[in-house]
Amino acid sequence: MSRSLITEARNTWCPGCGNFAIEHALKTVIAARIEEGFPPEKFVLVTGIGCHAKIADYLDINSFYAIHGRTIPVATGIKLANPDLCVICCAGDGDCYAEGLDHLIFAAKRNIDLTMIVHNNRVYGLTTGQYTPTSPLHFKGRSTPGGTEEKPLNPPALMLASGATMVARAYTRKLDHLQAVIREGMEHPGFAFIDVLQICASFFNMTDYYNERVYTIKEHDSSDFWRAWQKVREWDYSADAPIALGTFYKSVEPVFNDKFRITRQPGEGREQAVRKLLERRIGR
Ligand SMILES: Cc1ncc(C[n+]2csc(CCOP(=O)(O)OP(=O)(O)O)c2C)c(N)n1
Ligand code: SF4
Repeated sequence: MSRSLITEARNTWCPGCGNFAIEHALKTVIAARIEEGFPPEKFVLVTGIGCHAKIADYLDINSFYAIHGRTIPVATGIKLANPDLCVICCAGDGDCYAEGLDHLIFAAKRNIDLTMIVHNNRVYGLTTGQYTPTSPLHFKGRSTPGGTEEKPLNPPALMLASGATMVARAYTRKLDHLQAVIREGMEHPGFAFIDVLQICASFFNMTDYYNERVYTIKEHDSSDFWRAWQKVREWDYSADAPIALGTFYKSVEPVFNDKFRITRQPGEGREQAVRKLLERRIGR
């Protein structure tokens, strides 16, 4: 490999943070795809705001730091304008299941061709330990010292219900599997949603809990929506249960960005082609 894909920026993640594994997995998949001939300049990484987002500083590919919760609108714009790019979103669970939740649902509904990697440490890391939409019931954190009184969201179930065409879950300590799922997400034509369970070493260290419960699904028919629905509901992100890892659901359906693809006639300028597309959209 001719480039290291890691920048010289000083890494400020806490020792033991799950973000390291996601960075390593993403870097490995990108390196493999570059080796196979995918142009490095065609990767774009969009991150939100939070500890996870610093991955944009550390990975040496084109990247864009969006504002909190807004990875998807930025990534959507990039993909619509440049459909040949491989656009990856890295978001935090606070970032995209709280502030950015509506964008997540719309990306799934539209089936825009993005790879969505959620660094789900189930806590606000950067702002030092408040609860998020996936913190378990009775979670005690900085903003809820007496414990939460809300049940968590089940993001893969929400994504299935919203129309995502690939829904998967991985875990940072199952690195080979995490890499395989990220690669599958990049190759999937459509919205690939990957909920990655990671620990926050400083504010919510779930290592033992996950290690005891995770298992990888086998002989699962990922084209069967109802089977996927049952699988994602085995664990509700709160009560004790085995935690399935794998691709729960996958289907190939029309992709949102393809509907806006501009095909230029010989000699036609970009502006003219965009005008034609817009006129077609408004029915002229
Ligand atoms: C619009 C806006 N709202 C709130 C914040 C404050 N803020 C910064 S990071 C963050 C939470 C980050 O948590 P998460 O998305 O779970 O990412 P992590 O740090 O755990 O990777 C919040 C609330 C902000 N920067 N901008
Ligand atoms: S606060 Fe948590 S999420 Fe943030 S770098 Fe430290 S361990 Fe990682």
